[in-house]
Amino acid sequence: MARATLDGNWEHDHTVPSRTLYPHQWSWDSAFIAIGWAHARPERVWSELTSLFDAQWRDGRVPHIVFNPAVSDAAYFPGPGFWATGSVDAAPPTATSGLVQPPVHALAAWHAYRRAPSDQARAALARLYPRLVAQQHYLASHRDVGGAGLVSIVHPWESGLDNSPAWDDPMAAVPAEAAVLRAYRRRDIVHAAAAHRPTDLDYARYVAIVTAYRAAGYRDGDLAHRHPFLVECPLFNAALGAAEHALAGIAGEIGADPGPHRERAARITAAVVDRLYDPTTGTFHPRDLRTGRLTAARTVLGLTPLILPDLPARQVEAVLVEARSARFGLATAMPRPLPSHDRTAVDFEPQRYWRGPSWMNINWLVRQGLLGHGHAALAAGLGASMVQLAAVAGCHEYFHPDTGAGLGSPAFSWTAALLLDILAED
Ligand code: 2M8
Repeated sequence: MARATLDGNWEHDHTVPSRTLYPHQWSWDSAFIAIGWAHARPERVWSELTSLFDAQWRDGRVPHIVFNPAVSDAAYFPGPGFWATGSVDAAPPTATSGLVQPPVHALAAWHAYRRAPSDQARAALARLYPRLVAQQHYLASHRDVGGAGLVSIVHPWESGLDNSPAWDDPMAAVPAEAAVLRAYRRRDIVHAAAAHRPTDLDYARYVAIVTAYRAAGYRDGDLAHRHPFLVECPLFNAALGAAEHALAGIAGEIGADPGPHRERAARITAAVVDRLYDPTTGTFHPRDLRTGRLTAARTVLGLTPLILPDLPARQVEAVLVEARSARFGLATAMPRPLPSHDRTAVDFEPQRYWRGPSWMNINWLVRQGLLGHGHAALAAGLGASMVQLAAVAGCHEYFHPDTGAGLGSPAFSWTAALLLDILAED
């Protein structure tokens, strides 16, 4: 089922997340998907990642969507006409968005390479390496708005957990009215139930934030003074640090110097702990640069710094307590994978996109973190619950965290890809 899902979503040189809801190439989806291809068709690992990085901007940013010119502008909102990157100097000739997504690509490339090593794969990895380095450089230089060595995301879409309660406070400060949407037509609610997706007011704010960034030519200078949404996200920054660890591994494999990557990784981990860990809650939270405060919601984002191999023992232990609590239910035998939000919170919504449902990619990342920190039994419990979920419901985009029912798009690529990875380990 997983292989058939990936094959069905393959499109010449990349894989669409879903034929219906997401008919283009998405950045972090391609990273997770590449991991699946390592088990099904290893040559596609490198096509998947290379096609994405072919759309890398001159400033190093890897766009969160690469539009397929053969698909009509109306198939997805906001489509290429809305982003209008054609007149932006740093943008490539291909139509893309102007935002980024969590930099999980080095991690994925290194993981996929070790799953299916070959001479051709090493050559492809060597060609990708400078592009992965440029991606890190863009984030570390253009996006360190807070000046503390962490990246600020400029839109909830950059987090990948678009509609998470983690963004409710910073989003509430973005001026917008649902009426803005009269000028546009949402396509997501044609393919998925409106009750499982963001609201019109959320979308109006999403549009308002992109409009502000687009008006500035997607330039990052002076963001602190003009941009309506600036947040340091624990997952995004943990991915940034994990990428440096992966780049150190890649550098060693291809004859480059791992030293600078190890140094940067250590600095990022220290900044993640210093800026985003709250000793009173014992978990990580996003920091809203507009208020200077950590946001209060305890979402699954708080667990994701576990992917940092050098996360100090104190934070590893605290995050494990949080993960094993009734909020998330991690256990060596667990009926369902981790939800995306605290199950005990009043705003927990088991069916709405990123506000409660379980997602395979976040569970895969946390499982990798558990393995990396030596918690094999918990990783096995989590992995078994993930396999069981997909075996019963199929390769859905997300899942009801209690019943396990499939939600969002069926035949979703990263669910299939990461399922293959876990099954291969078993
Ligand atoms: C979702 O995001 C897109 C916008 O990027 C959307 O809602 O239209 C998110 O789940 C995101 O993490 C994911 O990369 C994308 C494609 O699967 O869909």
